[in-house]
Amino acid sequence: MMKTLLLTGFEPFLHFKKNPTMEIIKELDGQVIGEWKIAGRIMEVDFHKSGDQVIGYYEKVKPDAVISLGLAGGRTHITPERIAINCNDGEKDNSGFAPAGEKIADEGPDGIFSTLPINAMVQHLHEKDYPASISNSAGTYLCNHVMYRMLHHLQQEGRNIPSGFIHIPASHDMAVESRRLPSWSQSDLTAAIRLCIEVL
Ligand code: PCA
Repeated sequence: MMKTLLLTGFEPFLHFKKNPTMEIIKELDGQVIGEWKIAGRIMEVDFHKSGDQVIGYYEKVKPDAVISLGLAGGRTHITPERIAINCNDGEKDNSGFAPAGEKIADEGPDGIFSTLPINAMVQHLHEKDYPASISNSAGTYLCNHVMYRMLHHLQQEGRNIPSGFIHIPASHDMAVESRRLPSWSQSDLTAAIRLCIEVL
């Protein structure tokens, strides 16, 4: 039976002029990968909106799994995240708001582990010669925020479906403007996320 995967990406943020997760969402939305039908959605980079956005998409799409994608400019590998922490911190978001270490959920747990098959994803990527490793920190910015909010919501609902976050490197066109940004081709980034979905 066909299952539905909610796959989210983000708009550009900080000094980045684009976000390669948007291209992945555009390309994979509506596609079928293995037994998964992809529902692709884009989120804002906004501490007051993004968490409600991902949960809103979840309520509408009623998916059987959730994978959120984010750009980690500077990383060289595809990095499934191990854990989200109960903390908002970092630079100004796209609305101009900068948090200062507040909790995401006052009564929430300090950390919530990804329920995606992160080891199998990394192994599958290695088999196809894509650099990949598990990341032990999704940071404290919007990516961690969205990962935490979605996992916490599922915990509260008592719904046991795979959910988590994957950070990706910048794309080549972004690196043209910067000498310090490791980059992948957009087609390799998209192919790597396909492989992650295959092992779901
Ligand atoms: N990356 C940021 C937020 C949006 C995105 O694509 C992050 O790593 O938190």
